Amino acid sequence: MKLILAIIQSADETDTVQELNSQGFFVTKLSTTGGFLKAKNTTLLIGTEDDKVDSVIDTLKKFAGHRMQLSPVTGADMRIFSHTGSNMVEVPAGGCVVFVLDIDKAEKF
Ligand code: 2BA
Repeated sequence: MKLILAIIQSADETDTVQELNSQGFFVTKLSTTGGFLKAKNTTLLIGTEDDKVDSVIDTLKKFAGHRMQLSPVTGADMRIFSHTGSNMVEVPAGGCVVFVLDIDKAEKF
């Protein structure tokens, strides 16, 4: 058995946990804070069988990993982007740090 610790952006928490739950994984969410930037993030605890670790990591990559996503342009930025004819711009989003730990024993009472 393994315990996966995944530190993700809080904005990605809802979709990521929903997807993991729908795949049958049990998840505990902790509200955490990065020690360096002091920004809020979310740490997920996921206990699972060894052969399911890759599946969890794939889901974390897809729902919480680094990616570009469209975001509406607002305020002063509108003037800069108005020539493109779109009020949407691609911005970097997400980011996930994962640790996989060996678990000697897991029980529920
Ligand atoms: P990341 O390396 O992507 O880390 C994002 C968050 O994941 C971290 O937030 C921290 O909460 C957690 N984390 C990452 N590596 C960890 C580890 N080895 N052990 C425990 N938790 C870990 P922050 O600490 O606020 O860091 C935000 C970003 O600032 C980091 O992004 C990294 O790019 C940079 N950073 C962090 N510590 C740094 C340091 N000592 N020197 C230079 N850059 C640092």
